[in-house]
Amino acid sequence: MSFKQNKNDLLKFSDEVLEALNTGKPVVAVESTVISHGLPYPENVVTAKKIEDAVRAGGSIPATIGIENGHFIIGMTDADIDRFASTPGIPKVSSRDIPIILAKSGMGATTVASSLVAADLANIPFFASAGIGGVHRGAEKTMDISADLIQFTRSKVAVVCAGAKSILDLGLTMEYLETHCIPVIAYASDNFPAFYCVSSGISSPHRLDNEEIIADSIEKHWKLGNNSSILITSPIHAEDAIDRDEIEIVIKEAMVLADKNNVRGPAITPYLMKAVGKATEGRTVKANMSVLISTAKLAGRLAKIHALYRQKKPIAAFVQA
Ligand code: PSU
Ligand code: MN
Repeated sequence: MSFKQNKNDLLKFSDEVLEALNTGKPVVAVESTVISHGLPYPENVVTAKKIEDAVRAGGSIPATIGIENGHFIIGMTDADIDRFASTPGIPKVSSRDIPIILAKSGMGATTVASSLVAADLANIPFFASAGIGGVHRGAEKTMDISADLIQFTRSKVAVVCAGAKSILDLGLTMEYLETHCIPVIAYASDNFPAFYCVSSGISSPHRLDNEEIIADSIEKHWKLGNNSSILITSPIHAEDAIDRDEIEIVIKEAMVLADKNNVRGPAITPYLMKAVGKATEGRTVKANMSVLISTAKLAGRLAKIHALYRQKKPIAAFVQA
């Protein structure tokens, strides 16, 4: 089936992504909340393009996702990235918000969760995220659990990330993933990473160093009938990482501030990330940029290996590429 006659009029593909999907080239989806809410202008434009370059360096085609004019954009042009980076007031759109923003024909910056909805509809099997959302600290009282986790149970996408955001309760996040049967693979490492930090201190249920076995695990997960995601983690480069004890102090202070200012719901993640950025004089922002790029590059490589695996090409032909 050609994507030109795609069943879904909610998707609008860039020419490059459409061509890639129609010819079996590997594609990696990425989110746009980090562009519209995560970083200031114009660093967000520069970073969004570096993320795309990193996916390409890994051997795949990037598809940055957003919402505009009643459809998902599947693959932003440079002009799209510029608009999403510089237009004030673009809402952060998670899964629950999608139908309304589509119906209103508004712009929307997609989170991990809503980007996965789009990626799955578009048949894009890979997604890169620096750090997924998860169970928030204090969730036993607030019940604040990111829709990213729930969406993993519904979208058939392989998610490459540096673990979950450090501001979260990573122990509870892992428990949630286990309960909901979401496989977690640490690529060439032992522990579940913590976004700004190399390790959360929690060991990962599985370590795989062989990229073809990762591709095979992804395919087997879906062959088993799971219409859900599978996570592949890789930590931030050690030289860009922040010490766990140091970041803990800063996060706790930011949480006190958030509580004092009555920050709730979707606003909490961007608020805390900005607050820790300020408290570390931009070091967490730099770490965030680094990990956005490293995870995009790895996703590009794993998506390429996965695409070749699907075509059953000999391993030697693609491991070196
Ligand atoms: N990066 C930021 N700010 C954000 C996010 C990323 O600097 O708000 C988004 C991501 O898109 C992620 C989402 O999917 O936060 C999770 O937010 P919540 O806990 O509200 O579900
Ligand atoms: Mn929430």
